[in-house]
Amino acid sequence: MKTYCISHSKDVDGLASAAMVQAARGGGFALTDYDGLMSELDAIPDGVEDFILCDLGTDPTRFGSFARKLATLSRRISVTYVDHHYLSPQAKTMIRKSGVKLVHNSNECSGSLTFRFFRKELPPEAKVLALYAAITDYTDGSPIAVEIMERYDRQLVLFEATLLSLAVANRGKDREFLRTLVSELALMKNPHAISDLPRAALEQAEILHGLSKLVMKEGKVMGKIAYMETDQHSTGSVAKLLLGANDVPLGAAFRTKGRGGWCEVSLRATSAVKVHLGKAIGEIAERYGGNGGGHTVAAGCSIPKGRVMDVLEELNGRL
Ligand SMILES: [Mn+2]
Repeated sequence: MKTYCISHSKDVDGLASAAMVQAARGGGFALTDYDGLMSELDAIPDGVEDFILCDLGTDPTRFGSFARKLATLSRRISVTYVDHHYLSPQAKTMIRKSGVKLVHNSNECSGSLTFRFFRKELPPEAKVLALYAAITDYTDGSPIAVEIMERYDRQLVLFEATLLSLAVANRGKDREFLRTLVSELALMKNPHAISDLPRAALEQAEILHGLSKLVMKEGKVMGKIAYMETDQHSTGSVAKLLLGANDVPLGAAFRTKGRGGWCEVSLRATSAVKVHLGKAIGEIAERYGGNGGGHTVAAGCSIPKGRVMDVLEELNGRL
């Protein structure tokens, strides 16, 4: 059966999920982000019989067309959707009714769910890939991750996961690097032994130390939000650094995207924030002509550049 996987290109969770599908079933794969998801779904090669989508969700504005695309596909091929982005009970029912195999749990990362789903088809050492995903997606306190971590050397796993995460932040725009990374992980290569990876991670560490000084100078505070514009690909890292540099519960970093006039905003919160960040930003971004979503304390949105401050002001009002 010819397998094809589409997974998230932007973080270790998505890449580790793709690597596990690759290790379990082989076939082809594509890496994309939220913006590219719809067009990638239209570009699934002919002849594929087994399609697996990992770690990519949509916001409510695009959910209808997303669900329809999956439903159309599942009429002719097997479709499995593994994800942990928030889905309402109605959304889950709608997906399941269309014949899609839905593997979903908001408390796990996609890597852990992918590992559990393909467990019997994977070599035993693949479980460490699930752990890298959980650590870098902040879900290593979940039942699946805790159980796996008990059988590993914690420092070694944290080291390898961190190397991966920093290297992905450093070379995230380099699709060839990401594809090679997935193929090497699928062969169960350890991250430190993948060529170019440690160098990219060290370079990123240097960049982050520089950025942590920069956010102190350039970060501004509005109410409970520290915010800053950046040219860094990894806006999530900058949002996190803003939390470290300011005594507020939410960091927001934004970057102008390739296509002019749009901004990508990353949000990171401390546990003091009690609203579900992903849900809140999804609703707000939609009203300002954009879209967004994510998890409880890590989320993001795409919005027209001129509306960034409006969106942050409204979000601040909800904190
Ligand atoms: Mn994820």
